Amino acid sequence: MCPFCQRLEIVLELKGRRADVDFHVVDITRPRTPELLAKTRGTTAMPILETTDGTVLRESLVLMRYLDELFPERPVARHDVTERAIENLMTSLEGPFVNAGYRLVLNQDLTKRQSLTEALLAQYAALDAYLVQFAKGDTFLFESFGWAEAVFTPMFMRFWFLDYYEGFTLPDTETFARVRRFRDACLEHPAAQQTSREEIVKSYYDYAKGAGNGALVAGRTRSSFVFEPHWRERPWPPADKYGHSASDVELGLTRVSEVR
Ligand SMILES: N[C@@H](CCC(=O)N[C@@H](CS)C(=O)NCC(=O)O)C(=O)O
Repeated sequence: MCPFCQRLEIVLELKGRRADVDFHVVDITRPRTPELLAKTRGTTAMPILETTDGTVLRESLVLMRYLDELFPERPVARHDVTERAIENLMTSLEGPFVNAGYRLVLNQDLTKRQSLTEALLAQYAALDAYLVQFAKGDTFLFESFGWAEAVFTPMFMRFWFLDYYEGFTLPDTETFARVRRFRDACLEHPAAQQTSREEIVKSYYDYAKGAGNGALVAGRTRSSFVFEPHWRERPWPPADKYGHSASDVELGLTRVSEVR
């Protein structure tokens, strides 16, 4: 579910190495176990990666590079130094892009909705301009799905929560034509199908209500990120984030029989 972890899954998938790394899922709605905190020395953000010699590493972009170099056959990063600089420069746009999208989903103030939407559109426009200037391929940055695509695809997927809860769409204009082509091809790529729109929309309901990272929304007893009940068994949440606050029962997080 975590977009930063999905980056690593995509890199491994592209390399045909997904089975060579053990993934341990962490429930972010519960306190981390003492064993995990001992490994991370108290930090809680995921992903972390423990190497075979016990070194504990973190930060998704660092871990992507580590895995790409650990399994050097079928490299994901470009070999040519200029091309690698071009993909690194595009990667440097991910921070502001991610922040703009998360600020919008977390926003609870209707008067700020428009300016936050415009700020996100400015980020999409920057990506568009970047692709127009540097892309060698007609769809992806280079001829095929690679490093930059593995960085951005999990975020394009998370932003399904903006379509659903904010009615956000990319305007059908020339300003966004190139980034739209890039995004749509990224979303469809077979190496990036670890999650779905339904899982994201249901799991991130609490972000739409202003509570990030497994925190509880006021009046609720369970986070939308809980593992049980499974997201497939839960109804689609109400899309009206500004007008309505759904209860645990309405979200299918607590069965009525458990409330009694
Ligand atoms: N810059 C970090 C961001 C990692 C991050 O924010 N992870 C989130 C999950 S999407 C997390 O673990 N949040 C829970 C926490 O920080 O305790 C990276 O790229 O790896």
